[in-house]
Amino acid sequence: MQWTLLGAGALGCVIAGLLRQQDESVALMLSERHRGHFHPLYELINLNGRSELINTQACFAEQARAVECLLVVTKAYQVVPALSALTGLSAHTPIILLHNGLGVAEQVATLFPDNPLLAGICSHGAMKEADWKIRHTGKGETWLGGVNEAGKKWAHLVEPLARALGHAQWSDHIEIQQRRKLAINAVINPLTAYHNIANGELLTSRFDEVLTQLSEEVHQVIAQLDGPDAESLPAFRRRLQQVLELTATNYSSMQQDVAHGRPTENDYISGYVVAHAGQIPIPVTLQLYQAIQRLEP
Ligand code: KPL
Repeated sequence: MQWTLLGAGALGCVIAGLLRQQDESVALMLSERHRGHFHPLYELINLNGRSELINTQACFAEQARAVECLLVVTKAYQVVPALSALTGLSAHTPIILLHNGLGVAEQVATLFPDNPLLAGICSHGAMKEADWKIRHTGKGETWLGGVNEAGKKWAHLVEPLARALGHAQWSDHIEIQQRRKLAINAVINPLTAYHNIANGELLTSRFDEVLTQLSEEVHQVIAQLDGPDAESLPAFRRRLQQVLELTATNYSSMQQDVAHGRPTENDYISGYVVAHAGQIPIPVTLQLYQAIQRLEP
């Protein structure tokens, strides 16, 4: 089976590279701006610092009919426009959504009601150093789960992914895993983007107060959605601390987006918390949400 990755950003290129290193067949579905000048090779700097040229097959929207398995690795706000162009996609092709944040799968399910739909989270670190030069900055976990009944029949996809990515597991409650990742992103991403700092800076004492407040707000909203499956506040704070330590030298995806003048996933991360807060007061989340909106192009 060939994997087709929709989205050739930093994370997409890392996933494609790791799959190719296991001899998996990989195609990159590219946007119009790459037509004519796409070079099928790109440079991947592995975790050990060694560079490798990765060879994938390039394809475009009109070749959608031939896609066997579609991994969507675009930014959250690009998912629906990018998928809408794939009018020829077969109803048998599984669609796997791996973007940050939440709120997109419902729209994809409406656009492609018959396709097996899966969602997942992937916490590998990736950074674009130049055009077609990507650095793998950190190993992470990958979790997949079915969004619709047809999607739940594709659990076997985690096997080749686990071989390539080092870890991949199936979850029967992927929405809980997604909300847990979103909770981490809703704390780290807007703070690092607003202050233009690496993740590890948040471990310094000047951020103690805002981290305490923000993590409490985000935890309350996510716990309300998770119900009896909610993690405790101390467990969430321990997880946050671990992610900050593990990714201390990394720049969050939102910091990178703001620094490069690109749109951000603010609406799908902090915006999701704002939209689901109900009666819970979230002054810090709201302030950061609005501050990032002002920084967007
Ligand atoms: O997922 C991330 C992101 O940058 O989007 C974190 C976990 C914050 C790592 O940088």
